[in-house]
Amino acid sequence: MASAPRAPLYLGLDLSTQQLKAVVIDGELHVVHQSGVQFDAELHEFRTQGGVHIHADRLTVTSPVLMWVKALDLLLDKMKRAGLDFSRVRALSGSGQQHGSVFWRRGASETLKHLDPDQDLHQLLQDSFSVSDSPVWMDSSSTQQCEDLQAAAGGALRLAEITGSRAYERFTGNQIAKLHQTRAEEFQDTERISLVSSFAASLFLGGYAAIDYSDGSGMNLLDIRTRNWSEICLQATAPHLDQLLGAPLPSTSVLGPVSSYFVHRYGFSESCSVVAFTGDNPASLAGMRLQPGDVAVSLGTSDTVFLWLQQPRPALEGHVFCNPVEQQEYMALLCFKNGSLTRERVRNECAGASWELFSAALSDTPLGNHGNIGFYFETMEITPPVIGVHRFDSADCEVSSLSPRVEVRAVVEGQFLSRRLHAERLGYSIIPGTRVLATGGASSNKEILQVLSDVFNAPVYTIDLSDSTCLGSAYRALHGVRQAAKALRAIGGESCAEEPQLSLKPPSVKSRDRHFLLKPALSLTFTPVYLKEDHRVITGTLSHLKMGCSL
Ligand code: 5FX
Repeated sequence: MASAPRAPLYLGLDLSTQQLKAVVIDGELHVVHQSGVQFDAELHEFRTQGGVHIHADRLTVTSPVLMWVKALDLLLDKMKRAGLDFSRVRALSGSGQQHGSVFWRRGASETLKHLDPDQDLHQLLQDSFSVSDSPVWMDSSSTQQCEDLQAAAGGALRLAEITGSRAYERFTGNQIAKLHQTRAEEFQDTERISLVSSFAASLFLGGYAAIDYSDGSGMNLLDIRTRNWSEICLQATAPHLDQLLGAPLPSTSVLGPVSSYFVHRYGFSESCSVVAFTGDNPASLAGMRLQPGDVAVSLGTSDTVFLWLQQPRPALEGHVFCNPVEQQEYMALLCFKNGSLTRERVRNECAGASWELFSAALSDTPLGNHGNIGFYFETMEITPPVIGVHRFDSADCEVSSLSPRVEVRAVVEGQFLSRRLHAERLGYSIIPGTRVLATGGASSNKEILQVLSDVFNAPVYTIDLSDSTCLGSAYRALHGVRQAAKALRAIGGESCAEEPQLSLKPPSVKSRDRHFLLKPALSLTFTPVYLKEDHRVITGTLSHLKMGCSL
């Protein structure tokens, strides 16, 4: 049903790697408007490919910050031309690609306060950045700074315990340290450092927006338990960093009203609230309306797992972030590089390149695969960082091949066991009511989903997540202004938003029997985690797995 002509609207934005998108919803979560600007195609003067510049060293990856500003000019103009009545927008929020950083030049804060509504933002802000090319999440040029930070914090695991992740090159603190060491002049000329998310919020606020706890967790700088900057990490990164970053705030904070620039230029209401912007992955968790105990598994080229965590146990693999919806809770993100491409390779070799035959092999083989299992890390895996293909038979002996049907089940069971294993390592537990939300290409294959349901012993729901980040930002805008009364989940429960579809339930195998069936596989997958020293997990190979598998 269409909303009343003057009913309030909520605007969500997503400043991602390749585009800037907007979704507008009404109070019942109906989408009433969508727009977008593609950087490569619509802002070709910046000569990006996929929204970025890859530098000659192949490690440094940046995006022009003025391209993002100009994209906002274009997007709002498009929305105005499409007839969106900005005066109805009660609140707005947004998300940005995680980890990217924006360096504001001295004096930029004054410029932001006095924006002339007769001019474009990109003209007004052309001299406002001390670094014109912002490092983005694809950058991996700060290895030295990662090593230094881990040494200062007392090791990789200690750093993970403080900040939710061991040191990663793309994480913002390490990028800041590199800039401080290699471009001292630009660093000196910087008055404030924003994440991509808080940078976009600053444009709307007409002043510097706080970094929110959830996106702040992707910096290797925030103590995820005290929710304040970690002194030890700040000290190891750059001088006076607390002043350059400003105090972090809860992700649900209302930061203030929209700046008068937007009131005069686009007709926003003076009372339109800007709710803290956050990272794209936290926003996506909000867009999926994940609940405690839920796990979302995106089955794409690489597989990604999102978790809602109550008691996090940060580890050497995966990332724990503060939860963007419930301030006291957490979320986790795990990336697995060997996803669909590996399943496809096994399909080609063992099922005549046919998904039908692949599915038939899964239907014809039992849960637990009679103790046969495989680990297929064909390219260097992220979680854990190992490479190689290893197959084990029912006696836990490494073998060079398995029969085609057994191999099909071995790859799918091995992958999902590893997803569950690494989720549990970070503190995830399956609870009554747990739902597995599956998305991505392979989520249309019922037999693959059945294995997922068996391994997690929980019903699997399918969900289209293509817009979850932008939609999540719009939900967060609404949540931000209604939070005193209701949590986002409750808002979702009463809304017309599309619900995930129940696809499969686990068959009625008793928990005890399921454990028995999966035990051989579990003993193999759990071994490196529980029996090996952390550094051996990081550098280990699957031969380590085998060493402890008789336990
Ligand atoms: C997460 O840690 C990532 O680096 C990516 O998912 C970026 O957020 C993509 F924008």
